[in-house]
Amino acid sequence: MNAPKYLVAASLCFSFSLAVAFAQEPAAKPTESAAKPAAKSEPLEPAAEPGKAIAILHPAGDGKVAGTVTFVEEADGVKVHAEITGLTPGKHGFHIHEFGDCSAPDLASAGGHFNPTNSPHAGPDASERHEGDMGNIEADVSGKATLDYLDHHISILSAKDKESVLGRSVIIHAKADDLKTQPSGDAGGRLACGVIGVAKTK
Ligand SMILES: [Cu+2]
Ligand SMILES: [Zn+2]
Repeated sequence: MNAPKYLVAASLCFSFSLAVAFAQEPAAKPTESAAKPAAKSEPLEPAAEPGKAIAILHPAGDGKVAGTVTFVEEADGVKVHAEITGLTPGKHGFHIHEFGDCSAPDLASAGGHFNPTNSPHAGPDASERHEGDMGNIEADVSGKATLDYLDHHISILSAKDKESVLGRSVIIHAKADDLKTQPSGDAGGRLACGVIGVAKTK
């Protein structure tokens, strides 16, 4: 009769000491969680910097403006190459807009000019400008436009960088960008849109 009572007392005592041990465990946590942020950011790190990006432009609604824009990282800037067809002859505003969303029929879903530095609208050569201000692209009589220039504001580095254009969009406008009217150069409606993505490098 006494033996079972003793066992109960002993096991109660044992579980109490276990409970004490568990209660003390949280004290060990802070050092563990302090090491966490570094480990957590590792999977987000890109394997390599992109180096090259591409946007395939599709017409708004039943329009026919389309083309391709490539961005290549060079030592002294980003080389922009554009080939667009289906335009009316003359100059057309050519920008990077904030969102990579070409879903709205009027392309309003792409938002305003990409402007991570909160600067005024200007031309591509201005020292202060929207990062998306690539100026104009000029179509010939056949409606074809090509453009090659070196841009000193655009970044195509990791999308973690808030100034990266990856995941944004390229928009071609109906009218010329006057390079000064705020906030978008009075370039009129939006004719074509393409999302900027990472391209394969050789
Ligand atoms: Cu625009
Ligand atoms: Zn602008």
